[in-house]
Amino acid sequence: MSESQKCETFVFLDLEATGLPDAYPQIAEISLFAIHRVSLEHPVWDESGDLLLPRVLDKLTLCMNPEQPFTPKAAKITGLNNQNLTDNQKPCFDGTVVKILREFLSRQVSPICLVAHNGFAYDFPLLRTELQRLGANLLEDTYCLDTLPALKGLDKAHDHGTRSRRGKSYRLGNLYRQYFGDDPKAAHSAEGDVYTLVMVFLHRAPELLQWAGTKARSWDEIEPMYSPGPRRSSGRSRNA
Ligand code: DCM
Ligand code: MG
Repeated sequence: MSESQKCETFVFLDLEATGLPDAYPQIAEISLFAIHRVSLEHPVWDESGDLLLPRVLDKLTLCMNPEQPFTPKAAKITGLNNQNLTDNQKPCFDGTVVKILREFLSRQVSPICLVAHNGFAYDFPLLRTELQRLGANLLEDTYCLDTLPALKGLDKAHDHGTRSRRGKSYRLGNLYRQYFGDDPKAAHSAEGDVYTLVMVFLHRAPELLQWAGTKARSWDEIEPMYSPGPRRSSGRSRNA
């Protein structure tokens, strides 16, 4: 995208799901924090010097019961499983979720840029798959930014190839530890991970906003993670 079309709202996003891409995952939880660029351009610190989450933001977090089982690893790290989602009577990723997502996004000033860590490899393609399963899409004029390659690219540019970045981990939790000297809270809950993502972004906001101005991709370029099969009416076996 060009600077002249710069994004007005950044919607930070994280998904929890039934597994990694090779397990044809389905979404079990989604969280979005919509933040206007003015709050990212003007971060606020408290009197002890701690960076604060922007005061003005819109949040949406939804849990849903996938129609396939979680891998043991996904169930362990997320704390979600078909039993607790069934006990809490959560429907799957359905037309209501799509409607809520679209309404939430349409409330934000466009253009919108979705932001996710490792988003190009995981969150964006998986969301695309779930939407495609329902014949749905997001709003026009939506862009995407993946903070994982963005931060790698920014560090590489700073180093000018002189300093070794070997061994540096770009996992979200490790970036948070590196920037804030503390463990991230509520890792592998969608809302916890979005909080961590927003704080990591804010720590590098001027550079990341500039990066987004030239490197954000159109949502239309995002390919689905896999081709979805039709929605099952019952049962939870693999759907792909
Ligand atoms: N995931 C997984 N195994 C891992 C890491 C992640 O199955 N070792 C899956 C389940 C998570 C999803 O990826 O819900 C998103 O990861 P994260 O919690 O890091 O956002
Ligand atoms: Mg997560």
